[in-house]
Amino acid sequence: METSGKVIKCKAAVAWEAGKPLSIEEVEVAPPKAHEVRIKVLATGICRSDDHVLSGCISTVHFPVILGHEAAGVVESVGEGVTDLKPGDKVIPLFVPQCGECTSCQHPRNNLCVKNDLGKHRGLMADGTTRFTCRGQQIHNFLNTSTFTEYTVVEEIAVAKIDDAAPVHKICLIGCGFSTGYGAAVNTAKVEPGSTCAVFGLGGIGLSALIGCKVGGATRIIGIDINKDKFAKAKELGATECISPQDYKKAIPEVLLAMTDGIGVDYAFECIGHVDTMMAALQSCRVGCGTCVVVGVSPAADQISFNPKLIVTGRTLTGSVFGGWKSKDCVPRLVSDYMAKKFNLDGLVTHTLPFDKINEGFELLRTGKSIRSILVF
Ligand code: PAD
Ligand code: ZN
Ligand code: ZN
Repeated sequence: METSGKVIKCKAAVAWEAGKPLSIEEVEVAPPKAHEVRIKVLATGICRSDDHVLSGCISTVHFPVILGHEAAGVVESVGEGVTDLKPGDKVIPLFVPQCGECTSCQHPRNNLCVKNDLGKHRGLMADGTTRFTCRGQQIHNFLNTSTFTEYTVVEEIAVAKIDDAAPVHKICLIGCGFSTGYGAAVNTAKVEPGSTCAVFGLGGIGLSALIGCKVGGATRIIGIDINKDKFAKAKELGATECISPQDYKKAIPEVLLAMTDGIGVDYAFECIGHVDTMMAALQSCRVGCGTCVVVGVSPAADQISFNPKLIVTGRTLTGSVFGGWKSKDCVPRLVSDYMAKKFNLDGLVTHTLPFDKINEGFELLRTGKSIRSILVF
């Protein structure tokens, strides 16, 4: 059936309010307006950032909302003026867009296009409305993407065309988790051969950072997690040692110092989202040149305070969103690199579930049983 130009009725998981399970509903998805693209979502991952909205940790998101931001699909139709995409193209929606024109896009080292919706969480398209309706009510977008739905509409600046042969059930992770962690290591930290790295948190983001550390040539990669069930996968992906804070009386920075002959680590990655582990990661870094990269998202009101001696003595505290990648340029290249086997992210997918089991997918994440669950339609 020709759907172009028409409203599509389809299945979506609507978050009506925080703290409640998602509700599978029939939604109406309006056709794309000028410079917009309607995408048939084929596979979408569940990221901890989606759960942060449901748990209230990211409290600025407007409800009701369709969450999800890590997906792959095909273009169903395009709005007026869209020239670089056509129906049938395989694509990844981009939760950090790349307009190509703003001061951030023009800056060689800045990937945070001003058109991102990360801090403000307007949850609306550029014209101030959304394309989703359910039970007569407008439903908000999430991070320019909203992928927990069979069809979504995104701005053309928030979609990357990728290799037609790429397996959507795996490379959907390039839409967030993989690129975020991997880029934190290869772009933000620029891990060098021979270095020692520590990865705090061995979920989808941490394990992707670990893959990046390995690709960067790190000789020692120490994984840290309170859930020891994560250790086997971490070792499979390249961790040389794994430790749990619960096995030590000493604090983790002291443990890491002892493990490195008092030197500390060259690079530490915080992939959890707690201010205390961010501090521990910074304190674990080598004096004079160690770098701590914060990737985890902490509750909105949390603050860090620390003795400036930690950084005056040459440590660097930094962070990145989406691994520092300029999204529209780099996502197609990351997919090509995956196809060329420059890295393997398949091990991050622990569960593949039918879309209707989305709440089960969230439970697997919350109980620490999954790395990434992929929902398929
Ligand atoms: P996840 O829940 O799969 O992984 C977190 C891991 O941390 C789990 O294995 C936990 O067991 C472990 N953990 C929890 N508390 C501790 C602790 N005190 N000490 C050691 N380990 C602990 O989440 P994820 O990998 O999907 O996401 C991780 C964070 O990254 C999360 O805060 C998410 O919001 C953030 C994120 N940031 C970006 C970005 O662009 N910066 C993108 C996507 C996700
Ligand atoms: Zn994410
Ligand atoms: Zn821009």
